Formats: sequence, C-alpha cells, structure tokens
Amino acid sequence: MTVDAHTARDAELVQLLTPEGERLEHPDYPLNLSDQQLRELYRDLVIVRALDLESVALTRRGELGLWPSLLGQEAAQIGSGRALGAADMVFPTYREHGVAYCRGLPWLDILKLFRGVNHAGWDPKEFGFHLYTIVIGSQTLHATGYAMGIQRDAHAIAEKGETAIGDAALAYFGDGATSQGDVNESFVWAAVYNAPLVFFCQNNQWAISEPLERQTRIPLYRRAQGFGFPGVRVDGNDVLACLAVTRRALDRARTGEGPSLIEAFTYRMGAHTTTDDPTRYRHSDELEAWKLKDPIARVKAYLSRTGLANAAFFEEVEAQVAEAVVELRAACLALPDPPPQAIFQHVYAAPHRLLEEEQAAYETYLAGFHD
Ligand SMILES: Cc1ncc(C[n+]2csc(CCOP(=O)(O)OP(=O)(O)O)c2C)c(N)n1
Repeated sequence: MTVDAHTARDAELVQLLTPEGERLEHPDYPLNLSDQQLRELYRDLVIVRALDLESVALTRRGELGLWPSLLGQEAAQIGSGRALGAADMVFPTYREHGVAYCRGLPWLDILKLFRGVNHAGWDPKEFGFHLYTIVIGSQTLHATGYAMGIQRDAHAIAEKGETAIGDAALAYFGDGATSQGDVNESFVWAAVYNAPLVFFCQNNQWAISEPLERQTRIPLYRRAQGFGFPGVRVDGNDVLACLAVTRRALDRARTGEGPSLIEAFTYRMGAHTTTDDPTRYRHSDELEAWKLKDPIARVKAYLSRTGLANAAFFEEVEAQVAEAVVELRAACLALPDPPPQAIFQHVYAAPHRLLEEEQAAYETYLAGFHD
C-alpha cells in the first residue's frame, strides 16, 4: 500500500469520530464511554483551549515571557492524558499543557515557569508529570530510563512472590523531534529492553518553520516497525480515537508487551511560540483546511446530534470557562517575584560546597545595596 507521509490518506488512520461528528467503530479500538464521560471530554477540551488562549493573551500583554500554544492539539492531549492511570509517569516536551491539566497540575504552575518566577516548575512525583523539556527529544531518553526502572522494580517485587501492578511511562514529542538522535536512541533501548513505555508523537506538521517533508520520507508511525515495536497513526483531532489508542498502548506496556509508538496526526493552529510568525512560512489555505477538522467542533456536533448534551450544558461549560479564565488572569498578575536567592535552590539533591560559597558571595553582594 502506498502511504502519503504528509497527508492522512492512509487506510490505517484510526478514527472514531469524524470531523462532521459522526461516530465510527474500529475493531481494534472498542471504546465504551458513558454519556457523562463524553460530556466531560468536551468540557476538558473547551477549558484547555480557553486557558491556552488566555495564556497567549497574557504573553501579548507582557505578563509572560513566551508561550507555546496548544491550539489545535487539544484532542491529542486530552485523549491521551485521560487514558493515563494515576501511577503512570509522563515525560512532556513544552507544549503539553492539556496533558498537565489531566494530571491535575494547576495551570498557574505552568504560567510561573513562563513568567520566570519559578526556576523549574513543580514536583514531578506529585503529579506523575515530569518537568517541561526544552531540549528537543531528550525527555524520550529520560522516559526510557524511567520505564526500565519500572521494569526492574516489577522484577524485584515478583522475586518476593508478590504481583507487581504494572505502571507505564508515556513520552510526548513532536514530528521535528523524530529527527533527533536522542529519540532514535530511546527507540532502540525501549525496544531491546521491552520497556513499558508509550511514545506519543504529536505530528503537528511543523517543526517551527520546517515542514514534515523535511523530517521524513515515510509516515512517522511506520518508523516503529524498523525498531521492532508497533506503531499506529491516529487522527490527532479525534479525542475518542486518541483515548482508545493510548489506552491500548498503555495496557500493552503494563502487561509486558513492550513499547509502542503513537503518531497523532494533528495540526498546530497557532504560532510555534508567541515569538514566531507562521505567516512567513506557511500558506493560509493549509490553516483553513485544518480548521474544518477542529477537535472541539466535532465533539460538540456529536453531543448535539445525539442529544447527549443540550444548550443548557454548553452554556454551563461556557460560564465555567469564562470564570476559569478570569481567575487565571488574576492569579497570574498576583504572582510574587521569587527572592533572588531562590536560584540556588533545587540545583543539587544534596548540599554542595561550591554552590554554598557562591550563594554566600551573592548574598554579600545583595546586602551591599541600600534601598
Ligand atoms: C536539541 C534542540 N535543537 C534545537 C532546538 C530549537 N527548537 C526548539 S522547538 C524546535 C522545533 C520542534 O518541533 P517539533 O519537535 O515538531 O515540536 P513542536 O514544537 O512542533 O510541538 C526546535 C528545532 C531545541 N530546543 N533543542
């Protein structure tokens, strides 16, 4: 079968909800959600879009240094994020605000990072969500190492005659990251050691100004085969398909079947970050074509058409979202600046003599100012 790497003209694309809001079944990915769960997925999508847009606006007003928007990628993030179990560990890039939301990480904690009032961000263990990673692809290696650790813990538990409850790791990265050595190295290690890991590539078609055709000659999900594990391409604008496909991959990881690669075929609707101008390198007709595949509109169409939600529900979500946005803005503007000495915290796990000397010297320097 000939497959076009750059359009989703592929019979293997997993889709459970069409852009028109029509529900499809897929033999490998059965999904039975309650009416309530379907409505909650819609709510998640709408909330993260609104908080993301507000974060862009805060950046435009000079309140944040930079913002990588998730606009267009809500379904990939909410679908995969809602598939996770409490004990799983996520290794994100820097755009996974929707996944962070699913992990219970307060949005404000992400803003602290981009406002520069917090030097790292959050406690990864508390949320099962690692710190954001700016170095493209490096977190896939961390995820592989972590997954191998899960595996070794499970062996140790089994040796004691107890049954391990398998956790899994999930690594997010973009299409551009697949060109990095780190990602390819992590594929080798995860495959050879059969690590309980899911690689989740959000193929949003662009690595800043570099289009997908400069990253690959074949569909990205097909790469997995060469490393010896399964790969699947899912409609990344279909929250149901992303949920079902990620659930299955996590189940595989937990039951000892090893890693998988998910390529969520989606589109970055906004700029790469707020410092970028996509009109310099991409055509508006491309954007217009993807608008027709909007991840939220199709869920709304499905809920309305099937009578699973009525106007009152949509209004209630809108009101909740409006309130969340106002709260976020106020909380962001009220964030205190950290004391200058905070830069020395959390650098090493244990006290470090050189750092202590530097901190003492810095404090002497600060004390030299008379305000
Ligand atoms: C190792 C490394 N090289 C280059 C960069 C600069 N850089 C930042 S984002 C980016 C593009 C990443 O594209 P992709 O992986 O598709 O993710 P997206 O931002 O589209 O979600 C690049 C090259 C970097 N951060 N790290």
